[in-house]
Amino acid sequence: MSRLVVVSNRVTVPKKAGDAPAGGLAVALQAALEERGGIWMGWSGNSSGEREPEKLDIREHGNITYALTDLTDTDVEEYYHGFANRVLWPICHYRLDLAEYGRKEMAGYFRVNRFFAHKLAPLLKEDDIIWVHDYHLIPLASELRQMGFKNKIGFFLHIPWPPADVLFAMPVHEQIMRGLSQYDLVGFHTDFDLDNFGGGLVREGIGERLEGGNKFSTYGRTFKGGAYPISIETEAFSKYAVKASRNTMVKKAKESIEGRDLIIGVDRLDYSKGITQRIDAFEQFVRLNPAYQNKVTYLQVTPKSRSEVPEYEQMQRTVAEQAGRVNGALGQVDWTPIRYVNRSVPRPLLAGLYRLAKIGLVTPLRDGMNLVAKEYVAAQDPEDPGVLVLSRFAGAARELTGALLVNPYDIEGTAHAIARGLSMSLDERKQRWEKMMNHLLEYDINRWCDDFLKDLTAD
Ligand code: GDG
Repeated sequence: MSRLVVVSNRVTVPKKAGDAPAGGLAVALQAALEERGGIWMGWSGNSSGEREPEKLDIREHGNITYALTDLTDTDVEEYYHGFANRVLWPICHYRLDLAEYGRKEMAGYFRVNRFFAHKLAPLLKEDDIIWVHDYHLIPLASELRQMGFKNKIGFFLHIPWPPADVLFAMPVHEQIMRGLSQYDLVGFHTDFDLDNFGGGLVREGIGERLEGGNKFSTYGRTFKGGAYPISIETEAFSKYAVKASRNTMVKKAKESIEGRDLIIGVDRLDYSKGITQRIDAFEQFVRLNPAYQNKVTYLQVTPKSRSEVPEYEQMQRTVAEQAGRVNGALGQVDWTPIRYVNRSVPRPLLAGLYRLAKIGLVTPLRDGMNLVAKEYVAAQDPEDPGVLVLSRFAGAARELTGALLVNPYDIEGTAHAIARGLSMSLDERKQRWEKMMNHLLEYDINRWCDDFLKDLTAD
């Protein structure tokens, strides 16, 4: 079996014993790396000064070598905050209005990808399988190919891929598509994304879709494409949630809602997640269903994210103000309708809260997959499961068909779905939940990882 080399913007180095477990993706990649032996390379998260570091920080853990590099402050500004998070992220989430394209940032993006390739090159062996993750590193294969590497290289995109008309608004879309063409397999979460990618190549007149749709030909190369819906460690997370419900913090949270129905939303603070529309929908729900006054608590857990990017900083203020306004308008002396937690909560508390909540409210305006939706389902009590209210624009909506699907732009529609979820019979809840849970037990994160690597290594 060939060695596996994973490259991603950030690297998850295993924590010390006793620390909270890493997320499902890190666990799955670590398992695949451990099995085959391998390297995980990426940015350390640190930056300083002007000069790119000469040496990688190498850490050995069992069969896995973690190779971390620092970046310069300018790299982080241009490559990470600039191009990745202010151009590719909004474009891939259909937000042309928020894309701030600049040539300096674009040049920084390609420069850092070249830097990554040069750092990685000395570590590579001829038959290594290389798996590159996410939008930060699209040009990496191209850089490695230019250096003469002929290895199998796969790419997985964790965010959506937009339709041609949206993509083409990005001035360097052609270089980005050319970058993807240098991989042997390009993976997306859903067929929609895959179709958008193929459609873009055909519309631009630079490529073709072959053999029933899973092969592409462009820029003189033929390569595979596929849909690989990412998942979670379903069984482990489910057990974890049972254990978590005995946790003191979870018990305290339960006492504090005083028998009210809990509705939960969990999202990084990001405009793609539809948080403001969701708060509007909750407000509508209470206004349309006065019987629920003082009978529900909506908990929104929203860790800060990318605060250096102006759109995120602005959103931080908007959401805080909105939650305050709704609480002021609807609240009573003994009832705070919305509890807004603007920081990360420990994983055991999160798992216990999912299990406690009657409704999981997951309403992104656009999302590659959305793992919160899957975690919410896995955390439920089979004897009394809650209801998932899920945006049709999350990749997860293609699989979690037992959810109440909503259009997050339709505020009243989402408000009605909340009401429907809260009054749903136990039979219907069980039926919907079982369908989703069975699916997640079959398509868990290991299956995702195996499917991708099988297709990448097959001829
Ligand atoms: C990108 C794509 C795709 C959140 N708050 C807390 C916390 N979390 C954890 C959740 C979940 C993860 O963060 C978020 O994952 P999502 O999938 O929901 O969203 P993104 O961060 O946007 O991820 C997405 C994903 O990549 C994987 O491919 O699904 O579409 O956008 O695991 O539980 N964890 C803790 N405290 C929090 O407060 N401990």
